[in-house]
Amino acid sequence: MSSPGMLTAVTPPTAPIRRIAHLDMDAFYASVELLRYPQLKGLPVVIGGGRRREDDMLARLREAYPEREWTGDDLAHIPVEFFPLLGQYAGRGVATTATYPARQFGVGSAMGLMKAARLCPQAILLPVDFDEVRRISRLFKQTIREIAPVMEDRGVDEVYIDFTDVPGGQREGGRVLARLIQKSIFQATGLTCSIGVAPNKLIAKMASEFKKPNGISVVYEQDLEQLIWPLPCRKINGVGPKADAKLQGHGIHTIGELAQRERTWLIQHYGKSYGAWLHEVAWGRDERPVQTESEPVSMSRETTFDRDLHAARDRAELGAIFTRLCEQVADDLQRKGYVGKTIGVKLRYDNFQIVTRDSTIDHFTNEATSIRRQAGLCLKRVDLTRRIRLLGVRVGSLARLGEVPPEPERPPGPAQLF
Ligand code: TTP
Ligand code: MG
Ligand code: MG
Repeated sequence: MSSPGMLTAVTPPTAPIRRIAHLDMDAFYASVELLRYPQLKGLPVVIGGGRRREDDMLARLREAYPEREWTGDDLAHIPVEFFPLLGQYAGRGVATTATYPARQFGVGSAMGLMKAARLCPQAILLPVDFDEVRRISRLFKQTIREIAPVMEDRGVDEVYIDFTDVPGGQREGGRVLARLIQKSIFQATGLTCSIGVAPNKLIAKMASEFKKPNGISVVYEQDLEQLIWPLPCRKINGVGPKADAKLQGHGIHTIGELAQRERTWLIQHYGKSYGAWLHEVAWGRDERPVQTESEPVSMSRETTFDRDLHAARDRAELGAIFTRLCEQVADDLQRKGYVGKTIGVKLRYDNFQIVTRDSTIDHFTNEATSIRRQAGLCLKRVDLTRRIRLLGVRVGSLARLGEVPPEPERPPGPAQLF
């Protein structure tokens, strides 16, 4: 029999409950630029309009003040007035992201820069530095793994983490561990992130958005009705614009409304597997494990042209772009240590219609020339009489280099003997 004193002294051991976190960096590409230009903190900054070469701002400084020698140490002291403004932009680029001050003007990811310029002409426009983005991406993930090893890489700026058995992962529903991770990432990179901790990936992914930027949200199973059901269905990772439009057509706008539909009705209208899945997610159920090794399925590169191009009239230009895309994909594959055997192309015509073609070859490759040859054959299978707005090259059916048998050497047959 326990005395009242014992109750306060000893906490009975409880089995850990499943706690899954989703972590997403705040305004990632833009935040990476602010590390280099801290004088822009707090200002509207939009990222887009191309890739950085060396340092564009240094080049501008050297041009304006050739009498002085400018180095990388000067970047943090470049006056704010010196930065290019979004209002001066003309072209077809899109915003890849924007700082939170810029978002207050309605600017966001995937918005045309011309439109963004109308909303917030005073924003500073900067290109993305992919090398730096990748470096910081590796750094923040490494920081997490050192604290919580069961981490699933979900792209450049986000991961899932299994908190269940990590010290601190159960305290305050995971908030204690989330705080430690936020602090460690800030120390390692100077950047902030937002974390949702929940019973599973599905809810964690939604929760990481609740308190952006630099926030932590803790959601328990019993919060489903209050925190999840009021959200629009589009917030479910896996409900895209098409599915959402169809749900809207059925008068289903929120996750709560989705949950009220019979499972059989959902299966009738959305198919056996998607319908059943919709029912499960509306009730907050998701058993997917956090997978530590997530292998890429494919790698691709694409580019939107400054003006629409025509296969015959712009042959040279198009050919050069095409070759460059193949070289970039080959470079990505080689750098990351992959080979692939399905090679494909993607085109968007001037009316925004997208077509893709691919073919699978009998051996794995990561060579630009063989990718170029196969992609060229795919290109022959699409309509090239129309104007093209975007071109892309993809290599799929990937395997890790070294995990596939080397290409067999063909024994010299009779034909080669003579
Ligand atoms: P997100 O995590 O979607 O956005 P974000 O980190 O910029 O902002 P948030 O604070 O809301 O998380 O995407 C991560 C990066 O991926 C983003 O900084 C830029 C890039 N990106 C694109 O290039 N194109 C896109 O359409 C989106 C959505 C993101
Ligand atoms: Mg982000
Ligand atoms: Mg993200």
